[in-house]
Amino acid sequence: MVHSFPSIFLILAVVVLVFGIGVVVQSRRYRSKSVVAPAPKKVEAPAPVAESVVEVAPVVEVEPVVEKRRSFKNVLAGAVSSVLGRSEINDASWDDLEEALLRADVGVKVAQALLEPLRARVKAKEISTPAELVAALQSDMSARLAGNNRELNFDASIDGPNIWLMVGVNGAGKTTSLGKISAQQVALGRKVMMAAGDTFRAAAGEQLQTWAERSGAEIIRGAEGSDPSSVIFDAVQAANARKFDLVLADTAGRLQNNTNLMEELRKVRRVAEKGAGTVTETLLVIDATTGQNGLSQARLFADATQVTGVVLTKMDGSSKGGIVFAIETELGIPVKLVGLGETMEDLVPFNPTEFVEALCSTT
Ligand SMILES: Nc1nc2c(ncn2[C@@H]2O[C@H](COP(=O)(O)OP(=O)(O)O)[C@@H](O)[C@H]2O)c(=O)[nH]1
Ligand SMILES: [Mg+2]
Repeated sequence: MVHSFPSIFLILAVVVLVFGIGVVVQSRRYRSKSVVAPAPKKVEAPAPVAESVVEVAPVVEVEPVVEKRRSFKNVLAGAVSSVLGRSEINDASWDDLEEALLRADVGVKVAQALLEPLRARVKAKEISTPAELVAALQSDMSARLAGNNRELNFDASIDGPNIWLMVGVNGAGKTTSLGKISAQQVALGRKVMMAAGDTFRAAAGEQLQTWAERSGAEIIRGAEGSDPSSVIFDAVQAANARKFDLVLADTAGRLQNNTNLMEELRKVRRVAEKGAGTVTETLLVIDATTGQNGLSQARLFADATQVTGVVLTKMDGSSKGGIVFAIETELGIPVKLVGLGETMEDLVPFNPTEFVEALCSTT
């Protein structure tokens, strides 16, 4: 009896411990559920959310993935090699360059705008060797992309959180890019609130929730089919109440009831700015593999939503990349970020010099 005392204590201690863990797990589950706001018909006061999940944001190391950057395709390599392989600049040189530029998705207008001045310079004997021609083309391509501000706009002086909206067609990579951006911003020490504004299907909210957990951000969700604007408004209110720095708002690329997407996005923006908080960045996400189609999409969104920057995704895939020139030249919108894969690290700032070198590289 005397000897069994310590073992009873031991058993008791184990029971208490197991019970304690159970309570913690349950409460965490409960708390993570508590962010899933019910279909927000009315605008909710920020107070109830203010007590919900505060999880310590893990510091995410976002190292630039140097070798991934090299995966920009050297789509002009063939043309460059054959131009350099000739002893002089002749008709075949021009054909090679033009064809390669078009194949790279640079677009007819930009291809002409690049080649015409070069023809004139060759005629004027300013350029006389194939090597000079290639060098001049490369430097003109870089010059076209130079001078654009590619920083993500974050204004620390505003009242309330900065709001960054992600827009673009379905499947472009909005949600994925938002998750990657979140990781980078959390790593910079910013407190990030995600707004699951794609309420078109429940899976979209779930996908974003995973990115929130992965990147150390919090998230406000609405029920499937609920009003995207209200969800985003709620997220801004919650972020403001809790002094968060940044709201990253996801949106749907399509809508129920054939509602006009562009109208909806305008509304999202208006409603997002109704309380404290300012939209400082509207990122249009474009799938680079859609080539020139991406450009017509970009035009539509740019007209409707005051796009401030482009995220060009899937540059790791079969993309040819030339769409960058069309977007920047024809729409005047800077490409700010480039997606090079599906993981959290696969989003890098767009570097025009590196990009042009890669396009033309023959190695
Ligand atoms: N290879 C590659 N896949 C990407 C990239 N960005 C997104 N994706 C994939 O594209 C698909 C659609 O992305 P998602 O973010 O759901 O698109 P959304 O509909 O615009 O939100 C997903 O399978 C992503 O993993 C990228 O940069 N590279
Ligand atoms: Mg999505």
